[in-house]
Amino acid sequence: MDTLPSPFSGNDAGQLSGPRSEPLTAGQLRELFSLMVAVRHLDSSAIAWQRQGIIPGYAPELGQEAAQVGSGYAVDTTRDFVFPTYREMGVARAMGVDMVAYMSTHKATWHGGLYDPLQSRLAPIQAVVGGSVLHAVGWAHGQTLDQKDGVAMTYFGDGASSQGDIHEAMNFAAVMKAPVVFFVQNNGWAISVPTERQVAGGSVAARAAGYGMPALRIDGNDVVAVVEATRRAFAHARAGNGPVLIEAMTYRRGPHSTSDDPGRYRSLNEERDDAGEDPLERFRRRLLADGVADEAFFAEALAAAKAEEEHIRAGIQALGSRPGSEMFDLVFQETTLALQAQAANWREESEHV
Ligand SMILES: Cc1ncc(C[n+]2csc(CCOP(=O)(O)OP(=O)(O)O)c2C)c(N)n1
Ligand SMILES: [Mg+2]
Repeated sequence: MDTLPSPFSGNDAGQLSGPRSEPLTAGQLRELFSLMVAVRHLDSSAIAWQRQGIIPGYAPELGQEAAQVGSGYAVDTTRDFVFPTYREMGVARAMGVDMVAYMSTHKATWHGGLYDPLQSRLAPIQAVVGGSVLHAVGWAHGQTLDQKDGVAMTYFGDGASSQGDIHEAMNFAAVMKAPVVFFVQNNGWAISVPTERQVAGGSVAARAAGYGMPALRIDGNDVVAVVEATRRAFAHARAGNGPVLIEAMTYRRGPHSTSDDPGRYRSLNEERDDAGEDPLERFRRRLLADGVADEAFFAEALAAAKAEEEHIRAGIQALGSRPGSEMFDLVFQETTLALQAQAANWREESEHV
């Protein structure tokens, strides 16, 4: 196989059909910045909520705001469908999902959280590594069978790319020409395992060639590049040309989750050297240099992010807990004897009835 000519290019990018999309307007650039600030603020607050016992756990996305907001921003929520992992809060926010309902997922008191996947076009968050990819391909093939023009976008990580499911999904999608955008966030880590010990050959994008699918390897810390690449990929898939893979190169600046301690597998010096430039700070400087936004705008964006976080926290705290018996209600459409027995045991042990 040919080596990729530069770190940020595609193996077959020339095969992507369609013209490049319109450049983003100044208003859209400011909107992207506001979204990234809101996500950054909510993300760091969610870690504090976990420490305060408001939510039991959370998977932060510090450093991945450009990849998430940029890709989520490119989704057409009137017809597309997104299949996230456990780390896509920024995608949800950019898609306009109700964030009290979304963050309630991390409170873990009700099946998959309170947002409506059909209405928001965002599937429930998926903790099974690689699981969302299979669902996306199935949904996308359904669009072909129904002669509809929706595109599925599925997220997965560098670590997930070594799961068999991913390869079966990519092969199936390419054979069936399913309209799927495989959006990989290569954030350098699969919990404690660095990409170089996980991804043979060093590039997830390079694998697409084996399935005859175009791939774009992009700077995932450049929000504008992410929007443009995702729009191109959507246009290609929507036009009936089959799936596209995007590998967005980024860096997980924080822990894997609120129960992880990165100090056990990487040093602060390594973090600083490998993380590169902060995507938010980088975008801020670009907007300033281009005269698209000024300090007053940045201050407003931060104030709005803080107000939004307070609203979401209050909403989460107001939810209270749910009756534990509900955990048996939605497992199957028709209950089974085994499940009834488990529910009876649970009632006896937990509620003493
Ligand atoms: C099928 C499966 N295997 C293992 C795990 C445990 N696990 C959770 S996250 C993770 C690493 C995933 O890394 P990556 O795909 O790079 O995504 P990231 O967490 O970096 O966003 C693993 C192994 C799991 N949840 N599901
Ligand atoms: Mg990873």
